[in-house]
Amino acid sequence: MGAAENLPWGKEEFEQKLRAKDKRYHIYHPFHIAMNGGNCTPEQVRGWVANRFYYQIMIPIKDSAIMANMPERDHRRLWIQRIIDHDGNEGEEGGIEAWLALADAVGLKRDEVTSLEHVLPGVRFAVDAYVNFARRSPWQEAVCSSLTELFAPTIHQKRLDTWPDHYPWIEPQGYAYFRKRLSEARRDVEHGLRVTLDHFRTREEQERAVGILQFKLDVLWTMLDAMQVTYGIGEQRTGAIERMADE
Ligand code: AHQ
Repeated sequence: MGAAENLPWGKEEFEQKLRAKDKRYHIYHPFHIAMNGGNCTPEQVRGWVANRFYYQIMIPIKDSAIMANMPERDHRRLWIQRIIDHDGNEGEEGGIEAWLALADAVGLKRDEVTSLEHVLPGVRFAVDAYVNFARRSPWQEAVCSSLTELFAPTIHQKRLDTWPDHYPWIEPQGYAYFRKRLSEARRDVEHGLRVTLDHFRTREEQERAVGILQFKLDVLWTMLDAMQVTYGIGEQRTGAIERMADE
């Protein structure tokens, strides 16, 4: 490696390298393109909501594991808000409850979502890989893996902009979760980016950070691969959601 190739990036360039990963974000996955383009059937939307519920309930577990590895109170004081955002607390129901409201709005029964009966093997394996990575890694690496949320406001806004016209059968109160994440994701990223830009110093460490972000992008991508294989896209329905409900 020449001298220039192993010099560390400055903070701006390091941040740009992380942001450049937006091209691999799951907004560009065929299933999301179809869903945001109005080309998914109700069964496919319901399959997505039921499977993403597993991701949603595992986020506070993941964040609790990171908290347990965080030695500094100042970081824990910020990170604990992510757990409350999902679990809620007195008077503020939180994201898991809001996701169940989305499930209700798309016509799923609460107990078929909370039972996890629709969660596909590929979705479960991808989510569990993320949680185990967060449990096992140095807390700064786990923080870095949450930076896919650099790109999250765009996808939440895209749903809010497109779904009501494409899917008039979805009850509007179901969209509260996406609205809630617009501000929460931005606040999360402010802390996560600061930790990441400060922690990864050498060029090798910075390249590792970019690789960690790619791992998490692969987690999100793989979840949609499993859903697309199972539910199809558009009218080429496999009927899997009904079949699984009959089992
Ligand atoms: O609703 C999402 C959420 O609460 C989180 C937490 C964060 C993390 O800690 O990894 N990532 C994340 C994401 C959420 N929604 C996804 C979506 O497409 O609706 C996006 C996802 C992310 O970009 O990581």
